[in-house]
Amino acid sequence: MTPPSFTVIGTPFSTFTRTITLALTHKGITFNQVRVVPHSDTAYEHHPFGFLPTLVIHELNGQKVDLKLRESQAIARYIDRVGPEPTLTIADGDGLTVVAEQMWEFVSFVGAYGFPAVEKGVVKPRVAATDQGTLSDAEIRRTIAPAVAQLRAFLDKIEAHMSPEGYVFGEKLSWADLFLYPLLADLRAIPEGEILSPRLVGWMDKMDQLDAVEKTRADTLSVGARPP
Ligand SMILES: N[C@@H](CCC(=O)N[C@@H](CS)C(=O)NCC(=O)O)C(=O)O
Repeated sequence: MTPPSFTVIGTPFSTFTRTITLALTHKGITFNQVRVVPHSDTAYEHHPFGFLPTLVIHELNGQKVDLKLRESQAIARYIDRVGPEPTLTIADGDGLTVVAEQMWEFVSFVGAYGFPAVEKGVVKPRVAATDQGTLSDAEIRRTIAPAVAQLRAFLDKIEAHMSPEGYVFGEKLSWADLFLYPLLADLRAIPEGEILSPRLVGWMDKMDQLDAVEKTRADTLSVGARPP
């Protein structure tokens, strides 16, 4: 059997890595995964700043290359080129958009503002405090209250850019959904998941039905796992 043409460098616990494995799985593109944490030796061997994920492209035009492609939005564009169907892009006018590039705008909102608000501000401190076991739930809530307020603001703003029903841009699943889902799946797994609005909860229920979501769930924080 021919080995997969791609290797994803990154633990399933990494939300950006899950976005990439979600897309590859959804498009039926086979890959190997090297489950390492950020700033590990392997992460630095593949990414100049030790971040996750990296996509290693083993072959290009019949030539063995082992090309390292970093940064999830660059990887997403490459995946769209090698596996255009099923599409993860949208058309002008889908959902609340006027031009299709607003999907990348949404993706950038999620990466630049959502990741810090969800993971750095709330999920990681909550999980670290819970695992440490020294603070009560009320004390943890007090400690992270300012970050939760910021997270609420992020969620309100992101929801205002979503179609009122269906996926982020209505009927079509897109990269916007695949970037947002891993973050909110982690959030839903901690007590602060209670701030998710009915629209976001309903959207997550819809996402949960995707085969790719089911197949990439193991070893994520959303099911209580810890890295790698
Ligand atoms: N701009 C990067 C961000 C990726 C990123 O933040 N990955 C996280 C793991 S989910 C990471 O490696 N974090 C290391 C750190 O924050 O130092 C991308 O889009 O790929």
